[in-house]
Amino acid sequence: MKVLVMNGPNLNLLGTREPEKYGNTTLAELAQGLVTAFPQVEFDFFQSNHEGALIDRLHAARDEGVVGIVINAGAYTHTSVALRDAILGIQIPTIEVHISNVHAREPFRHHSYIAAVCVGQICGLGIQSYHLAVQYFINQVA
Ligand code: CA2
Repeated sequence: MKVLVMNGPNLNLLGTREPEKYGNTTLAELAQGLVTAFPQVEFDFFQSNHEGALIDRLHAARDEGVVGIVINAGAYTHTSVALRDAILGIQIPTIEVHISNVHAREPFRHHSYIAAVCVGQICGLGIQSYHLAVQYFINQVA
């Protein structure tokens, strides 16, 4: 089964700054942790700081047999109607994840434009948020 893991703006900095908010794990280590934890999954990882590039990657997933998408859209979560439209348009089950608990942070992080078009939202569990999202897709396929 193919799962696409997408990360949005600034998440390439993971593990290098603000460890109190986002932990010490780098994005590469996060990806390796998923590959190790779920050997039965064929992963594709994508990170971009550009909204349009994220949308293009979502569109491309339609022709790739992807069964599920795990997306941390970063700050675009709170701003992007275009990302929401793309997730709705591709008709691939998508889970929104966040490392931090966005609901315990500034009010502008409490609203997600993508939550309503996702299967669900997992936040505040550090990088475990990603693992739990992948486990959900495995359970769905089994
Ligand atoms: O908690 C999350 O996963 C967020 O998606 C992270 C975003 C933030 O805008 C969302 O509200 C919640 C920010 C990502 C910034 O990542 C950095 C990582 C390390 C150092 C600096 C930024």
